[in-house]
Amino acid sequence: MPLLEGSVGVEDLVLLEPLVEESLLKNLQLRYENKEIYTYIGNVVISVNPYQQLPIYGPEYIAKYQDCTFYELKPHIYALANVAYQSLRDRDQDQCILITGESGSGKTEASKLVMSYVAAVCGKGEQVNSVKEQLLQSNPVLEAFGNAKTIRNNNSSRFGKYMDIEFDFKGSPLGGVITNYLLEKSRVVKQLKGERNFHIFYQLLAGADAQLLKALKLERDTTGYAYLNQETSRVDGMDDASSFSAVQSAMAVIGFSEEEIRQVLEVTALVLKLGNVMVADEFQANGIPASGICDGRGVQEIGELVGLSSEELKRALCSRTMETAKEKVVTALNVMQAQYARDALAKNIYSRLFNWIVNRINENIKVGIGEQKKVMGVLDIYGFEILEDNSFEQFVINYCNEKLQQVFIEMTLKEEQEEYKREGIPWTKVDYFDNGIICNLIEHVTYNVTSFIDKNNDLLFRDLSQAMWKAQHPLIRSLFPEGNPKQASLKRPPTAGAQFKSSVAILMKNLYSKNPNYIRCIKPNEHQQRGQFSSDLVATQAQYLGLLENVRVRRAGYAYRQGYGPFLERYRLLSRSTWPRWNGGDREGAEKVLGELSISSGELAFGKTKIFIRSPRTLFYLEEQRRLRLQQLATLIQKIYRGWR
Ligand code: AOV
Ligand code: MG
Repeated sequence: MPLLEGSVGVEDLVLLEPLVEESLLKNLQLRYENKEIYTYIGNVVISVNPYQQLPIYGPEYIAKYQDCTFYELKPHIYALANVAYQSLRDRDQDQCILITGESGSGKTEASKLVMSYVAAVCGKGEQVNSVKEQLLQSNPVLEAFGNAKTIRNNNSSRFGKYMDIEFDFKGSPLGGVITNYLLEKSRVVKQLKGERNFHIFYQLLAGADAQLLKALKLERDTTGYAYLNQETSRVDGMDDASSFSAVQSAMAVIGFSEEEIRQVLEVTALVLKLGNVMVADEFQANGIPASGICDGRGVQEIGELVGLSSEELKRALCSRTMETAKEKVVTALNVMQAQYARDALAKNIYSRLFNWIVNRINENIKVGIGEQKKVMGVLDIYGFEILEDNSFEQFVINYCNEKLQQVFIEMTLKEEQEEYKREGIPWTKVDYFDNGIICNLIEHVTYNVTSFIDKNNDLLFRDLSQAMWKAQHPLIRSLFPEGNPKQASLKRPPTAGAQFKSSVAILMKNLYSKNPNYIRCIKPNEHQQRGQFSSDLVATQAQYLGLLENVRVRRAGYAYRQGYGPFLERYRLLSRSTWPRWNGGDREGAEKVLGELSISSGELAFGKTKIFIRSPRTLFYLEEQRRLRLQQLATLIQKIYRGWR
């Protein structure tokens, strides 16, 4: 338990002296420079993105953390995952792992570390292993379709994800449920400079063999596609071709049939090809300008790909039918409107495809109803971001982050309070936390509202959904059920914003019902570079994550606490009654040890299962006593040894 100040700073910020922002940043920096990327605030793990592979993961490390209690080894996500899993299995408590931090800070990597840890330690056997494989393989599939290179992160999640992993009473995994939140679908048709479209497009073009490309009517070269940003098509260190085969085999492991995989790729190809459909002026007989389709071949190929007449498609893209009670009026769209319709269709197809994939995964990993289950939820959302031009997407992302921060504050205070109650120790109210910082951040950002209302309304002309529903392609058809004229309901669907808000509300309720475990991710620099630590950048994050307040809450009553067993194990050499042998109970032993030291009684509280120590100074004192005693013992042993020679 090397908790104390040394060459790598304190492992738990609760022990920080003095407790000010400067020392907190220094401490994180010192640790980061020593490749110690994890630091605790009590049971919260702070993780600073190393931007390099550190040799601290894998089976050997998993085995180490599996056998230890939380504070015994160096801070690690594995330690947190271990506590969460053990409380789920042994104490029957549903858990959630909440991972927060801004874009590029390491949330998605952290969520995968949690999942791989849990998969490694829970249950054995052929069937269990196949469930584990399915759960783990959902990651590469969702990342291919839902992640993209942004300026901030080469593998940025452009959707929010909450995954419940469900276990039986013995702690073996049964399956799970994935909930996804609002994909940033505007990316399908347009990307900022230096960014890419979703990975899958590049993976498909790079990885498909010649035969598949031909069947999908695609060209390998990315430069031919209007929906792909031309300056940025490759990402350093990313192998799109090999990812493509990884995605295909992951889909197979999850349980997608060959036919389904093929259909998914056909729809992906369709979206790419749609971007190349050129719309240009044509004139109606009466001289009124109307849009026409220039690229007749493209439309025809799309038609062939999904079994749709190209006339039908052209009509849907270039005109709009208005229905009134009495009659149907068909109006021609101008070029701008037709381009808008085309892009709206592409975005809709892609985001519906994404939802369909999530649903299909869920069908494969779902657990039968009626089975008794314990649940561990892992939340990995898109991180807080402020761009030069902030639109609906940023608003949604930041709203979600703010809500989570609220959950964090409320639950942290509640958890402190409850622990004191459980342990029978009086609680004094603290209200250190202040959500003002993040709220301010959100309020001061200006959001560009031009496309805001449009994106929020998210309407697709009925002509388009009806055309899609007429396609022979079973997947495309199933994505547009409202295109069925028999289902003609003209009721307006709720706006995207309203839907998102209510799904976040459901999520929050779900989180409140579980025991929370927090990973707070920090991005050390803006350049995705290893070894660089920008204090200013980290300071801002520390502020809106409320790290200092978190430490203060933790220290408000008692800074340090530990179960009697591990405490006695560490300090029993300080008392002649408990060393070298002690036959009594852990609590009595701890009382003996502490009773013989000069510690004022206000510094200590004896809970039901844990000892509480008020100030870090007292812990430093204990550690110092232990160090002296160890020295003494070493000298003694040397003496004996010399005597023997
Ligand atoms: P995010 O999920 O927080 O961003 P990621 O988890 O995708 O961030 O991390 C970004 C990149 O940082 C990864 O692709 C890795 O290259 C690197 N990285 C993160 N954590 C580690 C680690 N523990 N070890 C090594 N490299 C790491 V976003 O989804 O953009 O909000 O929207
Ligand atoms: Mg992510």
